[in-house]
Amino acid sequence: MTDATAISISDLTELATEILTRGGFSHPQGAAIARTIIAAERDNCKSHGVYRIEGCLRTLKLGKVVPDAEPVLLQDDSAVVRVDAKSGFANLAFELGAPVLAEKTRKFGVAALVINDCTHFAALWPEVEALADQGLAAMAMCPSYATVAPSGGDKPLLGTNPFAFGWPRAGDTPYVFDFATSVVARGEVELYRRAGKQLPEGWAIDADGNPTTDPEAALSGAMLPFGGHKGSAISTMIELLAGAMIGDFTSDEALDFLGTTAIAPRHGELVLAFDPARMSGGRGNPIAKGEAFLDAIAGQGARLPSQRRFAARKIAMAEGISLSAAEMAQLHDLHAR
Ligand code: NDP
Ligand code: PYC
Repeated sequence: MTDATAISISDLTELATEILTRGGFSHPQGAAIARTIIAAERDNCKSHGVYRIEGCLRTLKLGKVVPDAEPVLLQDDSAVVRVDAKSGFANLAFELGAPVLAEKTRKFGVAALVINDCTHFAALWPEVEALADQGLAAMAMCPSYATVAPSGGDKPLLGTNPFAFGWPRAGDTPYVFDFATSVVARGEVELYRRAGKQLPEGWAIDADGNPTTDPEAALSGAMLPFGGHKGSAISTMIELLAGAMIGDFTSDEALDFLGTTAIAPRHGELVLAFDPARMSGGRGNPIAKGEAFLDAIAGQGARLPSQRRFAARKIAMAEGISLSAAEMAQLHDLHAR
């Protein structure tokens, strides 16, 4: 007997939406959160998949998110579009701002979407992928809450600060990467804790600043940036651009505001988009040149980021999303509450 159940993408999205709306989210908020979570589960990105539903509901119960927030679009004739998420989750705010960002990017060649006052739990690849699918290159970044020690330090100050990039490809799925600027996402450490497994070395330090492989000690100590001082500097850039510059929380302020890392963090987000045709100024075909470059990478036998994800998506679209008995039981439990 197998432990896994296959469930279609649409059925799982509906189930997640129902859980979230029964839990108190408005339908637009719940459905946008569900779309993002189920896209992650579909692509086998477990650290931001169905286990996050419980965290969204916990954030609501603690009164740290507005469950029926109606994000507001603010724009002028500049290349910056702003969405005030009104203290709701970021997903619906992004869906509101993305079409205007794409329009402004085509007009100016480069444009920015600023999202303020949002609660954020999600992977960023859905956002850059949505823009790359429209022929635009894009970068997305946001702070988190202070859980990562800067390189050379020993106390949490930076967030796990994700950074994502998307590049449109000719007749193929886009080139997309999306990762935490810590060695791994905090969600990954949480999955190790739940599975009772030790962490690989080099991921974290304990509360006294000593290296640890114990997930509990890592969660109460500090995670480490990837690549030492390099990851630490990129993470700092994200605090500056997507925190200080856009008038929103840095990760230490987000933690002060929440008082806990047990719920989704509140902060802002910055998405930049570029129109390759306009940026090239007629100096060749950037997409064709990109294709040649990406082919050269793949030609060495290296895999491109997101290939694993797109392969998982293909299987999920054909066979449904495979969930363990424990995951299904948790969903049914949340649905019954
Ligand atoms: P990983 O360290 O697993 O890195 C993920 C990225 O690297 C993916 O694009 C992945 O592609 C690619 N990749 C992994 N292995 C390879 C390889 N061998 N060759 C080429 N590419 C590879 O992820 P993280 O733990 O750092 O982050 C996971 C998620 O957590 C991200 O989606 C991020 O947005 C999210 N996150 C969100 C936060 C928030 O505040 N909202 C905070 C921190 C993280 P593929 O998917 O195909 O494997
Ligand atoms: O996995 O690091 C993480 C994370 C923080 C906030 C949302 N995801």
